[in-house]
Amino acid sequence: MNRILDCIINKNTSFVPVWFMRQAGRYLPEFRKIREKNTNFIKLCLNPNLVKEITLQPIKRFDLDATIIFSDILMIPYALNQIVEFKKGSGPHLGNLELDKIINTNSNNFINKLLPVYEGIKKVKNETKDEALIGFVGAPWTLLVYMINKKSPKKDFNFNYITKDKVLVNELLKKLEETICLHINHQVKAGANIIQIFDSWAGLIPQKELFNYCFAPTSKIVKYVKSLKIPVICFPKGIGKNFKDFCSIVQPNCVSIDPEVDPKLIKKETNGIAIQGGIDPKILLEGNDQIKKTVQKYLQIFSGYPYVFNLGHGVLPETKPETIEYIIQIVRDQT
Ligand code: 1CP
Repeated sequence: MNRILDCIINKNTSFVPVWFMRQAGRYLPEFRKIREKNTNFIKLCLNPNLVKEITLQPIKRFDLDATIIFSDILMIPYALNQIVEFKKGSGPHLGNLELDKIINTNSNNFINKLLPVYEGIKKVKNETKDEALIGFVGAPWTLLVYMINKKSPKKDFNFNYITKDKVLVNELLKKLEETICLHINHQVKAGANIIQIFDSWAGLIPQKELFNYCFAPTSKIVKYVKSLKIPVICFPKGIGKNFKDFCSIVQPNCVSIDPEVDPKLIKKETNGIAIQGGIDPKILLEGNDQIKKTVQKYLQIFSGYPYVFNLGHGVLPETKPETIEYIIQIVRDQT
């Protein structure tokens, strides 16, 4: 059994496994080299040989406990026939949302568009054997936000605007729940042995709507993953003091925390559910002393608790690859 499964399923605390969100990506010069030649990001995610190569880049460099498949949460809107483009510097841009077209995308059409993703996972699986291989999806809410807002909600977001057309929202959530499960199923068949659900924009939901837009739709996905006998990690980013309710209602095998979460407090609130992450990725841009102090703080707080070392969000493009190596060494030395 690999170390992550041993930690989050068996609650073995004798070892702290380590991996990083966005461990493949723009901070690695070898990724940037491939990216420069492949300007269409969706096409890159649909090239099984390059998916394999990029996925394995951090594995070749560092002593990591998990491989995460190189792909994107927006492959689902793409497979539902909404245009998805990535423009340099301004993130994703989605085309007009045509509900009929989306609802009428049948499972075969949907899966056919994503076959190269599964082909890429199979190629990675051949190289990684029984090690942790993480497949992932966006949570229904986060995908809904991108599909209706048509761009990142980072700068420009209005909850009432996004949710004003209740028929659209309900139809879309239903279709997303169904296709997210399909996408998970095919990732697992191809070799993924852990699933992470990214709800990157859960923090935009008002408290009184959290159940409807985050807890309830995510619970359905978590139940589905568990029915496949595959462990599931949830990352409901930005929900602050609501992590406790999230854990008791959604019941993932592991919850990934963001930098706003007080690590000492959360440990008392998760009722034994494994915890992952927490450290602000910006810390990695500071000097080694500051980095070491922070890493040791998290390790100390979670000592004796099932904890997977990771950051509170993805590795920033400005991060030096040596910093990742430095952190892994600290984690290895302490445990
Ligand atoms: O070169 C480039 O510009 C591409 C940058 C890039 C990369 C490397 C994007 C565009 N996606 C990815 C890969 C990716 N996306 C992975 C790879 C596996 C890994 O190593 O971790 C994963 C897990 C994702 C998931 C993802 N995509 C999320 C959830 C995690 C998070 O960061 O919150 C989100 C929100 C996206 C959308 C997306 N795709 C890309 C960007 C720049 C964004 C975010 C845009 C925004 O700020 O709204």
